[in-house]
Parts: sequence; structure tokens; C-alpha cells
Amino acid sequence: MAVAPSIRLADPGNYPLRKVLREDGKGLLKSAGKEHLPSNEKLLEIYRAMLTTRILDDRMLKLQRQGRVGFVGLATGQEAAIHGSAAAFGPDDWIFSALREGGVTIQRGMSMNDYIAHMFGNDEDSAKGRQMPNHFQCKEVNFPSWSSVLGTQLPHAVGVAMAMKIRKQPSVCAAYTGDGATSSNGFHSAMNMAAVNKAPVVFVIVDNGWAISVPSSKQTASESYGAKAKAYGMPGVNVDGNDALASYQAAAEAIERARNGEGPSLVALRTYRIGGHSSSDDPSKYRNEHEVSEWGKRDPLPRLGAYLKSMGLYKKENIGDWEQQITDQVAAAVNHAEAVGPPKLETLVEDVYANPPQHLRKQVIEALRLVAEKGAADAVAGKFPL
Ligand SMILES: Cc1ncc(C[n+]2csc(CCOP(=O)(O)OP(=O)(O)O)c2C)c(N)n1
Ligand SMILES: [Mg+2]
Repeated sequence: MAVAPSIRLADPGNYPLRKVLREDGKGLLKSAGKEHLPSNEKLLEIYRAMLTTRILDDRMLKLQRQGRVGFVGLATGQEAAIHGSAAAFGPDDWIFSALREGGVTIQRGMSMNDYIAHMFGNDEDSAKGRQMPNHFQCKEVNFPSWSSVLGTQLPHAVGVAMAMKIRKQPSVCAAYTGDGATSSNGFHSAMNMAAVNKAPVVFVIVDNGWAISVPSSKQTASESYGAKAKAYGMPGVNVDGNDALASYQAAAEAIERARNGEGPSLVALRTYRIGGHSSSDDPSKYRNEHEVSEWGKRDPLPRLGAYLKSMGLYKKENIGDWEQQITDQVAAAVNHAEAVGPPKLETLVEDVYANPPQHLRKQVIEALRLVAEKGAADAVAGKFPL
């Protein structure tokens, strides 16, 4: 395969790229480690989560182009890195995500309706329409909201991990970040603080080759992203992020260390952002289409599908009509979300004060009164068109 210019070849030195699955997916590599591989049940979970994200992203981008949702950040091409690694965390672990790990909420049990409600920012959105779309949160599955300010989720993850340690709870935190956000202050403070305190955190860098228009190769002078771990005094590994099994395995090893009280690790998953940075971006302005088509040939979804087939798992009773099922689920949730109104006006003053102060209460009452008057004014205008 031609080397994509955005991705520098890592010096194999101490941090070679780890792979488990053959490029054609039809079996495991002879060199693959045998420990910490996903069970058949996990493999199916990962495949379904990857497929769900692929279908959701496609539909959300269409809705954005139709002006029905405001913003989308796609995970297309990165599904194995995201869902393979996330599958290794348990239900009591915490997931601190960046922009593209939102599908993990569904993988961990959030409903499709809740996912779509957030994309619309409607009255059923758990963020009450206060976040940009694609900034998911779900308390029930330990998935806190993300801030667009790059890297800020990383110290948050370390803080929660230290709390878990102090409370003697066995939970581990996943701290996801893009390659670009490794240049943030948050990355440095989180890595340092976690290592010094042996916090139970797994840092997962999803290196998708780009930080908007900055190629991964210009983001750092480190020999690779996995190598960054050495400076902080923790183990690091570079992994083929289009290989769902290797992504799972590396995360599972790091989780085991963290749960055993051995502290944090860094897992760097090398993958590729097939789409634009977001629905507001035109990547043809800054990158070579050849690179995109080369990485397109390494699509992680058919690669894992081929492995499931080789294992006899790709059967009607397992996978059958998943694609149609998920597509229908998304369509039903979109219809539902569009029928739900915007968040209620009074939510403007909720969740900051237990009892909103008098001036805020006054403002909301005034706003409600104005809206009511506007309704009356619209009714009059409708009756007597100009
Ligand atoms: C502190 C900060 N600086 C800059 C930005 C603008 N910004 C938004 S996304 C982005 C690139 C992020 O790249 P990466 O971390 O690789 O994640 P990816 O989008 O590739 O998943 C930048 C620079 C920001 N949101 N926050
Ligand atoms: Mg990136």
C-alpha cells in the first residue's frame, strides 16, 4: 500500500505498529498475540456498533445537508479504532470522548431516540439543546459530555479516575483524544498527573491523520504517538486502528493494568478520517484525493466482516438484516425527533442554581409572556395577510 503523506512511518524501534487481523480480514496474523482477544459475542457487538455508526453518520450528514441538523462530525473509516477499543471497557468504566466517539453511547446501551434527540437539540435532548450537535452525553452509561475545547476531557478523565481510586472502586476511565489534541495543555497535564498518581486511566489517541487541515506528520516531532508515553513514564503502544481486534486487545491490556493498580497506559490507534473534519469542512482544499482512496481500500468494516465470515459468525441468525434494522431504527428516531418541539424556554435558567435568582426568574417570565404575545400576533397576522 502506498504510504499516505499525512502519516509518517513510525520508526519501528521500540514502538512498532501492532496488528492482529490480516489486511484481507480472512484470519489472524501469525505474529498476533493470543491474549486479550475479543470473544465471539464481543466481536458481534463491535461489528454491530461499527455498522450503526456508519449508517448513522451517513444519515446525519444528509440531514445536515438538508438543513435539518446543524453540525455533524463523522467517524467514517475510524469505526474499528473507536468501537474495537471501547468494547474492552466494562459498564462501570467511564468513557471521556472527543468528537467522533459518540456512537459508543449506543454501544453501551443508550437508545437511538436519545442519540437523535441530541443531534436535533430538542426537548428530549439530555443536554437540553445547550451543546453543539454531536457532543453526546449519557449519565446512565457513564459517558460525560465533551467540550469542543480540545483536550479538556483528558484531565477530567484523570480526575474521575483518581476519585475511583480513592473510593476503592475498580472502575477505569477511557480518555479519548485526537492526534491534534495531543498538542494541547490538557494532554500534557493529564498524562503527567495520571502517571504520577498511578490513576486508572487508558489514554486512547485516535490518530486519524489530520487535525482539520494539519496532517498528523506535522503535529509532533515525536517518533510516533505511542512513543509519547515514554516521556511521562507509562507504557505506550502503536496499533493498526483499522484492525478492530488489535484495537480491542491493546485497550484490554491497558485496562487490566489500570485495574490492577499499575496506573495509566497510552494506546495510539492509527486510522484515517475518510470524510471532512466536520460538515463545515471541504478537505479537497488541503489534501490529496489519492490518499483518501488508498485508505478507503483499508475500510475496517468489510475487514471485520470478512473475519466474521471466516469464523462462521456472519450468519443470518447473527447478522441477518442488521443493516435494514438499523436503517429503520434511525429513520423512526428521526421522525420522532422532528415531531418533538424545542427545549422549553424555562430550561434557560435550569441546572445552574438550585433556585434561580429573582432577576433570572423575571427574565424567563418576561420571555414566556413575549412568546405568548407573539403567538397571538402570528394568529392575527395569519387571519389578515398583508
Ligand atoms: C483548544 C482548541 N484549539 C483549537 C480548536 C479548533 N479545533 C477544533 S477541532 C480541531 C482539530 C482536532 O484534531 P484532532 O485532535 O486530531 O481530532 P479529529 O478532529 O481529527 O478527530 C481544532 C484545531 C479547539 N476546538 N480547541
Ligand atoms: Mg485527528
